[in-house]
Amino acid sequence: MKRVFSGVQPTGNIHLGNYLGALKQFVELQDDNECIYCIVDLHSITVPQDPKELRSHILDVAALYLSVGIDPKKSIVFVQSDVSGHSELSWILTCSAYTGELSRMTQFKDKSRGKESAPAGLFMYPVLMAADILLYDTDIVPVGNDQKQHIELCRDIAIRINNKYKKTFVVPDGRFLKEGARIMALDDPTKKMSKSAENIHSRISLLDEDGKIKKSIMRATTDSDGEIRFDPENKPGVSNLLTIYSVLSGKSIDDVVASFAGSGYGDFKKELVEITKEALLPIRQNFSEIRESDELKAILRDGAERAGAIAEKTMKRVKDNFGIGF
Ligand code: ATP
Ligand code: LTN
Repeated sequence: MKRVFSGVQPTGNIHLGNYLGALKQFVELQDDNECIYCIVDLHSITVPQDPKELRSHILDVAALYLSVGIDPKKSIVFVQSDVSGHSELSWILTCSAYTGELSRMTQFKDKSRGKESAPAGLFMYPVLMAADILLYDTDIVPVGNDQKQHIELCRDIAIRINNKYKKTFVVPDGRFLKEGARIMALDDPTKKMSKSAENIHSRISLLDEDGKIKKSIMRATTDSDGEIRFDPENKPGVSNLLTIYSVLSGKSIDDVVASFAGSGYGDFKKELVEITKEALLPIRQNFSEIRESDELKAILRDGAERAGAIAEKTMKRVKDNFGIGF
């Protein structure tokens, strides 16, 4: 059995990009692997958060994990800050990470662009992410394409430490889907769909009502040539909608294109609205019940205990190999 680890930030409502790029994989992997799914609250405070809202978002993400089909009997689900090993290992890795490589991270460059000064936490974000992964001897990390550079850095740090000290870490592999790994914003298909974009019609959140789903899809940016064809370079808007259609319906992109031959964008979008509504309805229905239940917190407590036991063993090995602690 392989060990799988991944995380989602509690920074707002999870959207179709998070679902198709990451969460869908989480569910698929849990039957044949030992999976650990984390709500990475320590990562979310690299940008300002309202404490009350943050606490509520943590429970929202936990409830969404379960609503999409993550089964706490099969997988460990927990909150990052409930296991102290994440912060502890993060410092140890910091001492083997270079400021040069961290300065090259595109997420850091994007999030700090135009600011005179950025929080040091934003700079260290990828090291904390590496700690999350290495703390659990992870083999596979299912994530969206935007995390490729962070996974590469995690591997580099693990290899560097293994070469310098005794073999300490398992070197993990990223797992990226062929389709769905990068869902673009509906209003601007040159940018990735994001929780933090200002325009709510740039994304579809998993909890959006039918009316909002319809509005966001019907006003999605396309182009003026009118042909339904998969060509991400020249037709990014239509290609993005085709990808969403394909992954949600389970049909190949070629089949979707063939079934809409001769149709206009309006008809295609209307069908996409229906498919999206159908896919999200059960998630929304599960969510309200789970979010209100007492069981949710019990699941997170149990998850933190199970994750904590694994983390403790790793930390002991790391400290031994580094010659720290007593
Ligand atoms: P923000 O959108 O606010 O920058 P985020 O959604 O990128 O945040 P996370 O919540 O940590 O950040 O992402 C959770 C998972 O969703 C990650 O595996 C990430 O790669 C994936 N993901 C995020 N956006 C997309 C997208 N547009 N398409 C596919 N996968 C995505
Ligand atoms: N940086 C990730 C979230 C994240 C993560 C992780 C993903 C934090 N720690 C460990 C996989 C493994 C993002 O998607 N923004």
